[in-house]
Amino acid sequence: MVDVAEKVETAAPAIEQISGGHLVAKALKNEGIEVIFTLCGGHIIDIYDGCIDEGIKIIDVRHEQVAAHAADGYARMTGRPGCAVVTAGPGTTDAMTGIANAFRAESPILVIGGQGALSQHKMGSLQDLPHVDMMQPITKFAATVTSTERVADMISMAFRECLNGAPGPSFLEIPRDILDAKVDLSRAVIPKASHYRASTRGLADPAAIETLSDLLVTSERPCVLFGTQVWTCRATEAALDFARTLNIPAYMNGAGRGTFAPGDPHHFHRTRRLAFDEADVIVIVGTPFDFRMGYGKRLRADATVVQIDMDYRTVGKNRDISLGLVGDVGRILEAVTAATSGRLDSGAKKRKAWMKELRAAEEQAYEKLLPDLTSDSVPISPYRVAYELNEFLTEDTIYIGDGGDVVTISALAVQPRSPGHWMDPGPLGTLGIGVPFAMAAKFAHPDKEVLCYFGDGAFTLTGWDLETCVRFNLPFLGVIGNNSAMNQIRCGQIIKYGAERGNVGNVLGDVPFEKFAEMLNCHGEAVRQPKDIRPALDRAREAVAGGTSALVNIWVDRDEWAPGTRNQTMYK
Ligand SMILES: Cc1ncc(C[n+]2csc(CCOP(=O)(O)OP(=O)(O)O)c2C)c(N)n1
Ligand SMILES: [Mg+2]
Repeated sequence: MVDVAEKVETAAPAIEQISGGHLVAKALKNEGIEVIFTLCGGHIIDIYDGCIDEGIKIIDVRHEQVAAHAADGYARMTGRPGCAVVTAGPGTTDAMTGIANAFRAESPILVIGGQGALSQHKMGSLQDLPHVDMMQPITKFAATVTSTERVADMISMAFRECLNGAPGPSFLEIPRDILDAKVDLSRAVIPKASHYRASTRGLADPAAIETLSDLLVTSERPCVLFGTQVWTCRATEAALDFARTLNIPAYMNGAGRGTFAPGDPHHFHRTRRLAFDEADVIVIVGTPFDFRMGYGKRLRADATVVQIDMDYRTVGKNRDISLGLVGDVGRILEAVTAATSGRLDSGAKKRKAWMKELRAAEEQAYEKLLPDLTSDSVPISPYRVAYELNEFLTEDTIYIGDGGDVVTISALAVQPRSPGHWMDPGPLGTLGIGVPFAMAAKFAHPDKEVLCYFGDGAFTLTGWDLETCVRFNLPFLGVIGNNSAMNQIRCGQIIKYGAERGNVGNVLGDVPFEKFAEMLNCHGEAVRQPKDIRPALDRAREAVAGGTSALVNIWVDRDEWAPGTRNQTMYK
């Protein structure tokens, strides 16, 4: 007879096992991921089970495009990578638009897609598609995980790629048998939190820093453009210090908007063309020479052009430059400011006249625009809506633009009051980012007000996820500039084909969006008179503060367009 104590001693020690889905959750937790945006599917449920154990929140949306955009929005708002988990086949293809948007916008997201079992590879399993091949051109890294032991290891690899240099998306597909299988915990490769990647925030060539500071101290009419990477690098302080110390007029685009508060002596907005025409030194920080910059062709021909960017591939692309610096834009700006501060004369004083000239032109441009912005016409002018929205913003309002022409017009007037409080899709120009960005912004910053201005066309692409915002208590204030049309496109068609053929394929129905809001237990109202805009916005603000999302449906004039739309500059 063997007694009980003896039995315990001789039994083999229990071997702890772990499944692929739980390894996913462990790896996400190691990277500091606190939430996944997802739409379920049988291929991916083990990841949810792992997330429950790791305390990772699961926000389940109604379209995978929303999941990917929300991950993108979360990354922009927090400075940490966002994560979306989608099922195989159509779940993954639905997410592609969001991944592509993050790719063009340099936003670090990890998208995990399900896949049929490896044991059924190419046999025609349910929802099987060549995801990795499809993702390759729109990600920094796309791969299949082929062993359960290496699930967490591959995730650390994907994050390393997301966050190297200019950030961007990674995609991993995990076949169902790999995800569901259990392996001995001791055999699983689980890189330790904060021990599997290094900072790649480089400081550029020290010689180039010296050259730039030489250029700036002798310049009489410099200007600087702060683009999205100023926010990506959280370089607000460095940018402010650079422009103020050297006395350089600053323009902003993309997520760089809000770096300087409106009213700051170095904040310029309406005179960029003049500055680019007349400056002797033009410093472009963290934004590519793409269509938004006329591919770099609209800069004074004999100006000294300096480009600072996180991505070597962006520097010198589309036009020759005088000097390029690659690295973390904040650290580079800090170094340049420091390099000039030891000098007897930083040149700041001699630029007073230049600053004054631009300021006068800035005020003149605003005066010219003011009658449009304050128009009392009915139907309401989209310019008036833009003006009212700008007046309505507070320091704590995160402003999101999702639409065509009404949003383009809003950019003429709306100036975010704080850094990181402006969100637009970025250079992919994707309609439908609004609701997912609002969802993510509210999740990341529950104490802030989130306001999204939609075109009626854009809202309907992802608008059903207002319900997700309700379900997860993420209230935001939506304003719809409703012209019952895809008006930005309609404009170009009318110019090209005349009124009769121009109103084809772009005219929508008159949708009472306020009723859609009410159906989802949100606050909804319609506005038809200019004087009613502000009171409606105030009531919506109150509803949102009380925890209820709101939609203000403003009927706007369909025959009013932004100057850039009339001139079709986005295609030039
Ligand atoms: C996903 C996607 N589809 C199509 C387009 C092309 N597009 C650009 S602006 C626009 C019209 C948008 O209409 P709406 O949101 O109502 O704004 P409006 O121009 O009417 O003010 C379209 C269809 C796009 N940018 N993104
Ligand atoms: Mg419209």
